[in-house]
Amino acid sequence: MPLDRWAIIDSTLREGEQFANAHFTTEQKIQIAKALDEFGVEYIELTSPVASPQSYEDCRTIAALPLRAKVLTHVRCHMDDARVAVETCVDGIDILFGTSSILRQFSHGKGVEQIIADAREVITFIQDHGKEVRFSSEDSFRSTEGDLLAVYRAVAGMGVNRVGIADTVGIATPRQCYALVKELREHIRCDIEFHGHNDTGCAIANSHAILEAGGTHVDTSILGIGERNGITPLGGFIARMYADDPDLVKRKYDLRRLRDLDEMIATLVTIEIPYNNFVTGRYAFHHKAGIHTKAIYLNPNSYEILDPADFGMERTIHVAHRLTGRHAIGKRAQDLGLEFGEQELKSITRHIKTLADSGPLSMDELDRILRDWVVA
Ligand code: HCA
Ligand code: CU
Repeated sequence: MPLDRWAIIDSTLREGEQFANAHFTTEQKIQIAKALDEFGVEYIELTSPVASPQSYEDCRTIAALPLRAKVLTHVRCHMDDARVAVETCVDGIDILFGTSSILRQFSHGKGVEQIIADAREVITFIQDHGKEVRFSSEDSFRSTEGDLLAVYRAVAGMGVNRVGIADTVGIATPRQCYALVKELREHIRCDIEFHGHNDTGCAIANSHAILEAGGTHVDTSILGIGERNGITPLGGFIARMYADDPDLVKRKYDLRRLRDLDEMIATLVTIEIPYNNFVTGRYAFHHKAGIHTKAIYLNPNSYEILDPADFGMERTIHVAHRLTGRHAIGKRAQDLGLEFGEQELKSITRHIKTLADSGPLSMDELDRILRDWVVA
């Protein structure tokens, strides 16, 4: 089935604020919102306006910006919160309720009937104010399926725009995500959103599985920042979707801005972009082994499913090491304007491998060896 009807709800300005080092000023929030909008995300989710006085002001400020993206805020399923949220003039409100037995026992103590009754009041209120509304159940994967279905069916019947599945603790597997959405699709027709934490590294795969099963919206944050080790990272999710359908993803988003987004957030929350980060990590397009580099020179597609140029990134090919091959050395020689015969190239490569066995070589050293070989 082609995956062509899906949208991103970026939560850097909500979930991302829950990241250890995040403390965004109003100006920084505006900068982030504009950058996400230019990249092309369909929705931007903001911290609850009841969180603090400044959060309230910032919600109003960002809701008033001339953005293409719709602006959402995120509140508890509670009338007090909903009243404040509609005042901020956002386009839509994401409401959240805990349906898991753990949350019902240790957090709010309410039964399913009560959850549905509370939801009805809040949803109707938000709809009466002409806003989009999403109902999500916190810790969905530790809720009993019967309870979850009963709540989702009820809120879908109330005409919510989306129901949200939240893997709050990062426990779900792709197979579970797929099965849950397939089951939901038997009962409800509204859009289905997924919010997945990354505690076991499944957030991107889970997001993808949700879409494969008929889900429509995925929550992301730049570099994945959020509670604990965060949620589905925007760049990694983009990479996943690009691998399925590059043209679609290129049409939807301005991929060359991804690097700036990642760098902006890394600076604002004082972290380094991880070396192995999707797309923008220092070594995301680095090739080393001789067999790989030979094929990459002939056709980059042989070891690259993402074209670095589409993301404004550059491939790097590492030739000065013991895993190198004569094609890589030959290519380097060619770049330096040097010509070697087949046999000569084999001898040079053998020499370089032996040298590299006693420690890493720099590119300068490699170039010097190649030049000296001509003279010798
Ligand atoms: C939390 C809330 C949330 C909400 C997700 C959602 C989660 O911080 O506990 O509204 O879909 O992970 O459950 O971020
Ligand atoms: Cu979360």
